[in-house]
Order: sequence, then structure tokens, then C-alpha cells
Amino acid sequence: VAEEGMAEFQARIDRDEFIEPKDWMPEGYRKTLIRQMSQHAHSEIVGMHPEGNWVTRAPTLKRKLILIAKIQDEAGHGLYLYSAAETLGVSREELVRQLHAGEAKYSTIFNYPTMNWADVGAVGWLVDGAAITNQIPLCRCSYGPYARAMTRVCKEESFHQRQGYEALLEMMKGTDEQKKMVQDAFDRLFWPALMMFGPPDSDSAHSSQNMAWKIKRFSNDELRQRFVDATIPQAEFLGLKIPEQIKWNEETGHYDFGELDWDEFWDVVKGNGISNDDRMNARNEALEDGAWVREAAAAYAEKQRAKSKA
Ligand code: FAQ
Repeated sequence: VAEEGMAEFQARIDRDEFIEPKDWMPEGYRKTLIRQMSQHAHSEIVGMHPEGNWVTRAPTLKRKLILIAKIQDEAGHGLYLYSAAETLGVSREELVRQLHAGEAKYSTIFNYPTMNWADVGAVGWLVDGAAITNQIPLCRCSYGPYARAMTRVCKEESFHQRQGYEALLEMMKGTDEQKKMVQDAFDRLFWPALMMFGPPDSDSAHSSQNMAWKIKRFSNDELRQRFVDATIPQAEFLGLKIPEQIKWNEETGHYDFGELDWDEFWDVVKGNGISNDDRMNARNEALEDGAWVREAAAAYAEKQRAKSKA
């Protein structure tokens, strides 16, 4: 029976049908989706921190408003994703517990600090840009609630990407010092942004099964290449100096960019990045600081329940 179920499940996937929460699914499918969706949700929530660092120091009222709106959007993305993950039978409390206990992963990129205002623009341009490249195919992933959440998330990320690029364009019209800040942000954040796509295909443990289940539609390396090809012309338009190892390859019709520092990547995954501790401390402090709000809300709900019974 299990084998028949599996064959029918794969046949549905092959017909490009969406799998919905109450449908039968293999345990491995459920598990890998909970893993990926929760890591994705955690990334959205932890991703609020590097930009949150700049709300009080945004250079103008307009930039501050845009930044606050963007950070709120990221919180919203985290909430859609936790809700979508809950349809697989895990609670949001449990997922958040795993994050705070250091048991769950989130994207390595958010363990790099935002050192100057240009970094905030670069997060929008490069980090949201990489996120969209990875997430557009997820709008067609086989699990319905995840695919539907991604449709809205991608629309919002597209605004985030443009606002970041526009902030940098503005700085590139400014003083030499401002131009240097943009170059510095690009030099530091470009490579970590490429690591958002995950390890090389040869080291990607989940890829082949997740491609067969159409959770993934393209491999880590394919999406990374797509992002490099789209981003280098944008960097040139900004007037940035492109790293020497990046070269247009006439034969392949793509940019070559050499090997990334995968030791650094795994080191950050393990928790040893520059900002890993800061991010987790900030999350844990926020959890403690917010305890009274949760207690008050629960007490109020209990009171209302008692009243409606009376
Ligand atoms: N960081 O076998 P694979 C955003 C882990 S959202 C940390 O290739 P898979 C919005 C991976 O989990 C950014 N860990 O794994 C925003 C696995 O570990 P496990 C987040 C990573 O799942 C913008 C192991 O390595 N987006 O930025 C990373 O097939 C601005 C082996 O890897 C998503 O999560 C990494 N970079 O492919 C917010 C998108 N890469 O679980 C605020 C959804 C890999 O076995 C401000 N996720 N690992 O212990 C995905 O598409 C996939 O999960 C991949 C990885 C492509 C990330």
C-alpha cells in the first residue's frame, strides 16, 4: 500500500499538481518541507536585524519610512512562512524554540554585519535580489501553501530590491566618500550573497530528492549563475569596480566567477560568523522582553472566554 501511495504521489507531482495539507504525502516530503520552510521563516525574521540596526540612523525621513516598511514586510514573510509550515503539523512555538535553542539554521547572509549606510542599500539590491532569484521558482513548488506564500513574498521582495538599488544609485551620484562606501559594501556583501544559494551541487545533500519532488526547480549552482549574470551588468551600470576573477565567457554566454570560499560558508553555518552571537542574543532578549505582552494577551483571552461561558 505504501509503495502504491508513493507511486501515486510521484505521479501527481509529475503532473504538476499541487499537494495540499490534507493530502497523503511521504514522511520524507513532510520533513524536508518543514526543514526548508522553517529555515526560510527564520531567515526572514533574523534578516530584520541587520537592517533594524539602521532605522534610527537612516539619512532622511523618506529613507527611514522605506526602511521601516521593508523590515515590516520581512516580519510578514516570516509569519506567512510559519503559518504555511504549521499546515504540515508542526507548531510555530516549536519552530521558534528550535531557532532560539540554536538547533535550527537560517541563512548565512544574516550573520554578516551592516557597517555603513551603503550596506543597507546593498542588502536590498543583493540580498533581496538573490532571495527573489531563489524564490521565483518556489512559486511553482509542489506544496500549495508554500507556493502561494511565495507569490506575495516575491512581489514585496521586488520592491525591496529596487529600493536598495535606487539608494545606491543616489549615493553613486554623491561625493567620493559615498562612492567608496558603495564599493566597500559591494566588495564585502557580494560573495556572501552568492552563498545564499547553498553549497555547490556536488555537496548539496537534499537537491536530487527535492528536485524529484519539485520543491526545487533549479539547482543551487544554476540559480547562483543566474544571479551573477543578472547582477554584474547592474554593478557596471552603478559604476562599480568588478572583482578581477569575474569575467564574461563568450563561449558559455555566462560570467565566470571562480570558486567561493566554502570553508567560510560552513564556518558561518556552524555558528562562527561575525554576527551569529549578536543575532541570537537579540532574538532571545526580544523574546524575554515580550513575555509580558504574551502573558497579558493570554490572560485577556482567558477572561473573555470565561465571560462568554457565564
Ligand atoms: N545558510 O542540501 P542543501 C531572504 C544548509 S530569505 C544556512 O543544498 P537545500 C529574505 C541547508 O539548509 C533567505 N544554511 O539544502 C530577506 C542544509 O542543511 P540541513 C532564505 C544553508 O535545502 C532579505 C545544508 O546546508 N531563503 O533573504 C544555506 O536543498 C533581506 C545542505 O544544503 C530561503 O531559505 C545558507 N545559505 O537548499 C529577509 C529559501 N544554504 O537542513 C530580510 C528557501 C544551505 O540539512 C532581509 N530555501 N544551507 O541541516 C531554499 O531554497 C533551500 O533550502 C536552499 C538550500 C537553496 C537555501
